[in-house]
Amino acid sequence: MAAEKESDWSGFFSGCVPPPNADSSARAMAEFAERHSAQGRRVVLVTSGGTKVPLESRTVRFLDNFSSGWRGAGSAEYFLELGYAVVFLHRHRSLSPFSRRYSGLNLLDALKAVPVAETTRWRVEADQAALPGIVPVLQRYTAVREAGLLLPVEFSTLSDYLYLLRAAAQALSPSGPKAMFYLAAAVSDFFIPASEMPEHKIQSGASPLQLTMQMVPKMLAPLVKDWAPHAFVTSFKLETDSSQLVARARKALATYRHQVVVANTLETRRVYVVIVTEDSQIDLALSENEVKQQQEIEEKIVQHLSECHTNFIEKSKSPE
Ligand code: PAZ
Repeated sequence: MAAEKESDWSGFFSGCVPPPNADSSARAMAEFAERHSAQGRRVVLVTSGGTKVPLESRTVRFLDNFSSGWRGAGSAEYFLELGYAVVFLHRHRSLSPFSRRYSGLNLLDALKAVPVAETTRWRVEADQAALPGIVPVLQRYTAVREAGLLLPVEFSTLSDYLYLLRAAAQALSPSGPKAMFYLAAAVSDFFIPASEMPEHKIQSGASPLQLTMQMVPKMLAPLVKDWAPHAFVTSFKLETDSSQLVARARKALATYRHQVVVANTLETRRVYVVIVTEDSQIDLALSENEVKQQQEIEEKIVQHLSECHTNFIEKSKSPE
């Protein structure tokens, strides 16, 4: 069974083209994790956003999903607040830490060009009222950037994501139990292998389009078993039927034997999640008051998981 799983994912990688940033990102992630581990810092990989699944090799059309990257981007900020160094593996054009709050704005509406007196130069002024909370956000962002605590790495397609996830796991693995994986990206379960994909744009004809897609091998299996076997791994499970939520989270834990599943439903994901471990189940929710005060469920999730991570690190020090 284990050998079968391994051939699933190694077969997947041999059938696809590495993303253009594969080598440079692998080097950057390894250097980042090594530097921060050497300084005694915990390192977390946050994955974020949806994946694009091409239907043609010269891709005109693709399948996508709803994920905005809000959870991943917000969580990255809270991990930084708690002293983690963060590798932020995110979908191209999904939300980013700090700037996520302003993603719906037209930046040009918040800026004004003002002539500098007695010169031919101009300076740019920002209208703070159009950018709520911008000063503290900018201060935190600048401090994080100057300390080199955040490494953004971009993916676009499903296969790019899987390549970079494997490279990230290999980069963080030497950090042992101090490494955390926080897998919040919404990754497609289905794909068309390169060998079965039409090269050119699918033509419209008289008959409806029929697609046959293969199952994507579950990368959680090699991640937990081979790529980063001593790390603390949290996966996410999204369902639309809340009656199945916890049972499916438990099934994932039993199958992959990692540490935590954060279970959420599509409609309530901004205010309610269930944190499921082998021997516990904890509800985290925002009260109406907390929602009014614009508190975020990601803060509670990250706080809770960092405590679980502390216990995990302590336990890994003591002999069985
Ligand atoms: O990106 P977002 O904030 O819109 O949504 C977050 C989420 C629902 C994608 C995430 O919480 C999650 O559940 N990810 C795993 C999805 C899955 O079951 O594959």
